[in-house]
Amino acid sequence: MSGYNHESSATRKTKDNPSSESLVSNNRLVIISHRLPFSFKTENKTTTLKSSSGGLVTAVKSLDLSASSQKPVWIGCADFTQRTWEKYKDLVNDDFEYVPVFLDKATHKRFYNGFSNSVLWPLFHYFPSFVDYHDEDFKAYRAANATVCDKVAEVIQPGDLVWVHDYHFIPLPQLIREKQPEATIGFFLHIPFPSYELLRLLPKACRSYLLNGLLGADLLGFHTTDYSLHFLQSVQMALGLQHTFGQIQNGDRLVQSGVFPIGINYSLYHDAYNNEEVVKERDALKASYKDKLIFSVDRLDYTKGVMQRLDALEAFLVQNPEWLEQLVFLLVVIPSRDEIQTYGERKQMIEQAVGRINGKFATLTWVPIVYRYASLSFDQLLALYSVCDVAMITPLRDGMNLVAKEFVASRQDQQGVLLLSELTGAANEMGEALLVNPLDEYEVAAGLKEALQMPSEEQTQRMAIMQKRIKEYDVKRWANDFMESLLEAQLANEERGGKPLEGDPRKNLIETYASARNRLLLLDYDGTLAPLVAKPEMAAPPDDVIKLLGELAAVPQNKVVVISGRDHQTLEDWLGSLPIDFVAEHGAFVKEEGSWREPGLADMTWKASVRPIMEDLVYRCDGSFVEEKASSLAWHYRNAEETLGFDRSRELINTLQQLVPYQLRIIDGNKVVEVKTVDTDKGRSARQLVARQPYEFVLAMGDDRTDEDMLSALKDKNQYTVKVGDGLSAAAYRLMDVEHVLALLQELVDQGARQKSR
Ligand code: GDG
Repeated sequence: MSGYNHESSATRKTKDNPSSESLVSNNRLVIISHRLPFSFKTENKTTTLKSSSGGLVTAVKSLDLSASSQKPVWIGCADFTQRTWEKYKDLVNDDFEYVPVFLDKATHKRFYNGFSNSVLWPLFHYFPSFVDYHDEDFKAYRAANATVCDKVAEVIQPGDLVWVHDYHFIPLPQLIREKQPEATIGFFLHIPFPSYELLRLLPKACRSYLLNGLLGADLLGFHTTDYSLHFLQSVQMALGLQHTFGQIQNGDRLVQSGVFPIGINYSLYHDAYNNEEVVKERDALKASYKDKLIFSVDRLDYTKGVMQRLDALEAFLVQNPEWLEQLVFLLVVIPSRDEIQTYGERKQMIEQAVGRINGKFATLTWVPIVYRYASLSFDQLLALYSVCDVAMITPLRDGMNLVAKEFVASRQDQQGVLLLSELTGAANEMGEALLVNPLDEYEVAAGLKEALQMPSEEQTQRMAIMQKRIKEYDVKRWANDFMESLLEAQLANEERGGKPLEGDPRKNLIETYASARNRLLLLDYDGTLAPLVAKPEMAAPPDDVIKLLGELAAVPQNKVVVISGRDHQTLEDWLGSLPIDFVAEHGAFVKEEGSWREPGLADMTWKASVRPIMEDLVYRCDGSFVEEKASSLAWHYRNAEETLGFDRSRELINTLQQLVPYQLRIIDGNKVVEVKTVDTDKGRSARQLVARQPYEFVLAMGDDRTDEDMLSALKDKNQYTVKVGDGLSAAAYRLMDVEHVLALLQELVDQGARQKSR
């Protein structure tokens, strides 16, 4: 379900046929999460193993790894001592090989309670005022990640699939990549990724470190489209890297961002309905409460909105006194992170509010709220899920929220109403719930009333649709989808274009050129025929380039086209005397057989709106300037102070993205932001030129993003595509720089001369 998977990698997958099952089984899986899925418990001098059973454990254990010849590995921070591990590790005996990382206590505290849970957790959940940032904590976070990375480096082997989990390990993908450049790395974020406006509150170096950390992965997974878009926008705003359908080009690698809403083990919760223990617990609850039951269960956390939920209940009881003595709210709060101050305070606040509301509404025989601060057994939890009339799940933010899904799955009777916060990831998939804004106590109170009064048939209808959906996309699908997309992303990286144009490929190109009866040469100008310079007008071609192009064009079988983003007048001034054709301004102007034309020049009235925005930036960013071409406007900042230029360019892109209608294309280029009409690009022009006649040899060369439109459009045999310089490309071949381009063209001219003299 990865929303942005780019088409070509998906196609490649079916073509080369590496089904996920076979690859997951051929490759060893290496999971990295903060905690290992077990702990040791010592009671009465006896130590036993306690397995944990969170969503991640279920997900990983449900992957089909049966055919693998090697045990999957799970790496995580130990919450036991090295001594305990050595003594009791034999108790841990399952399908995994576990590798604990022992961090010293002080580092772990600053890493976990400090940066992870007092900076990233509140910020990513939109609680900036709860952020408690300390440089030492950030340092410990980096140190902890480095220590975990050392352990990973000791363990991983070529071919492993590494899957890193959650906000504790945001830097890890890049740290691993530095040690193992060819590793296949996936990362999944279980919490929201916030809008850039939140992320930018972090110190600059810190946020760049985090984003660059993530960009070490081949695949990044988020629960929702919003989170993925927030991440992509942050990368563009903070690092200046653009994406295409969620795919980012990071140096010589591709990073894919995708959407994978985590599911649950549906049958575990559904089938538990008739478990003996669950039935017993449920019957006991039914016997104790004759009133309507509202239920909620959350970890103690300010993100869960327990205080606001209590406010809403109070508002409801005030507004609807007829419901007094007719309902009970079972409020279960699970102890969590209570050593962090904000959490401890929260507990007190909740308890005071419960006491106050109970005091306000209770009678001698009834209290509205039954509060419990403790964990529940699985059977108790399932009994509560399946007995309540309303599950009131109203976090202020939640990456997904599994409780909502588990409640729905547990209702074999298809009764009960889900009252769900619209600020959870789960709300995206559960439109049939009653969705409310958890901050608006009156809206929640109204939702509660509607839930309590909902007719049984309507409850069934809503439940049935939600059940079908979460049964289909369960945790197994989630994990398999992620792995499949990881393999696609890895493949896309393996196939990233551009073998050096030397040896046999070069010989082959020259031979095909020599034997072809008609040839087309599509040559970009800046960065391909002439080096990039500070001012565009300084890139005039030297005499030897003019001579070379002249010689190439003089060969009767050759058609030479300079295909450039430059304005047509400059190209005409510099090269217009040669017998060559031009595609100027990305295709807006064309010169053929000696005359210029504008193929379908679009409406340019938009310039009047965009020009002042760019001019305002020129005023606020010294050294920058606006270049006007017939079909585009470009704001150049290569001569501005670097940081200021970059910051202003982000501002411009942000503004343009909000304002510009989509018939226009915004190009985040190399120290330039350009806006142009979308009906022209080099790819379209190249395709038209190639289609004119059946050329027996086509050579297309270019160096930047806009050339990629052209290079990716030419895939046939005898069509040679060459990327000039570094960076990812769709081209089949690569030349280092302008000098090498000119040398190749000279070789072609010489080849022609040799043929003639034969
Ligand atoms: C992250 C994200 C995202 C809770 N209390 C008891 C108990 N639980 C179980 C529930 C559920 C899980 O814990 C909590 O689910 P959450 O969805 O709240 O997940 P978290 O692990 O807190 O956190 C979250 C999730 O990752 C998955 O990506 O949904 O948004 O914050 O499974 O059943 N289980 C038992 N007794 C309890 O008292 N037995």
